[in-house]
Amino acid sequence: MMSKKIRIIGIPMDLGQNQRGVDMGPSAIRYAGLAPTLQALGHETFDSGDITIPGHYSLKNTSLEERLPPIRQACQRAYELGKTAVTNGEIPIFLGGDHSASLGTVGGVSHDSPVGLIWVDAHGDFNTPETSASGNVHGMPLAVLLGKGAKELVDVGRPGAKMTPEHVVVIGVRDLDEKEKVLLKNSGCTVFTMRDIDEFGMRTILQNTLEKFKDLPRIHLSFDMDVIDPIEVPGVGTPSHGGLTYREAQLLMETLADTNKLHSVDVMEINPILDISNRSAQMAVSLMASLFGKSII
Ligand code: 4U7
Ligand code: MN
Ligand code: MN
Ligand code: MN
Repeated sequence: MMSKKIRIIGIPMDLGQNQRGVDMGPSAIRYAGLAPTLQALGHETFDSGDITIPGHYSLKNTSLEERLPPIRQACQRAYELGKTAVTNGEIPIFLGGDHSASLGTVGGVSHDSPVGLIWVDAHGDFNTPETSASGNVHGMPLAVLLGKGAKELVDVGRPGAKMTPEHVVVIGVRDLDEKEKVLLKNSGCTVFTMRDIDEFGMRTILQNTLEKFKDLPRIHLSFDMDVIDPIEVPGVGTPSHGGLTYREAQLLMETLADTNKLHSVDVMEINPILDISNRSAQMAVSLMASLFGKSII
């Protein structure tokens, strides 16, 4: 297996939602052994540390309008770090933090050439400020990447939409808000729900995804840990029952590793405060091992 240069970038964002603790996700994943695990597979790792983000303790009881500027700034920084990493031939692993950061990461890694985006999530993350009941930005980043929503977020990195719907596949969704459902359905993105996974199996879903991306040499995986069932991954802020099994998530990673197209990855939404003995971060590390080429035999 080819040795890769892997750039680890922590984004301790917690402003996209209302629970404390998700800002500790990057620490928890590092503590669970991300870098040594990747090194043991023969890769080189470089750690940029964490982006500086004002935490909830300093922005208590603030509105969406008040949170947009610091979120925008952090996403801009994530964009730049992603752009630099891929320019230097590195594969960035972005550690969340809440999922709002991905509106920056995906733009940065696709700054010079399109990527196929695989959004693996219990949720659609397709709300806009108009449709969102919670007002939480972590429920909006996929819509933002397609050019819908708050202009200051849509224009992070470079003006306008960063993705076209033909290049987006959503996998594992089971929890959509009513208006979000309409937006996502009409978006043109390919959506494989939990029902699709139940009916056709993860293997078929992945074959269809890769067939769709056959002309795209680069894939970005945006992996929201809440896609896995909370029985197995309890340390997430917005748990949703009826999720992927650990094995289904592993098959996704192993299948992507085989393509050799992985360009960049987000590991998002781990909340160690809600976890049991750092189990969710450990799962994230073992999933990354498979994504970066670990095979069972
Ligand atoms: B995540 C939600 F209302 N849809 O918009 C919202 F159910 O990044 C949840 O996928 C969003 O974890 C979940 O607040 C965002 C809610
Ligand atoms: Mn998400
Ligand atoms: Mn989610
Ligand atoms: Mn969440």
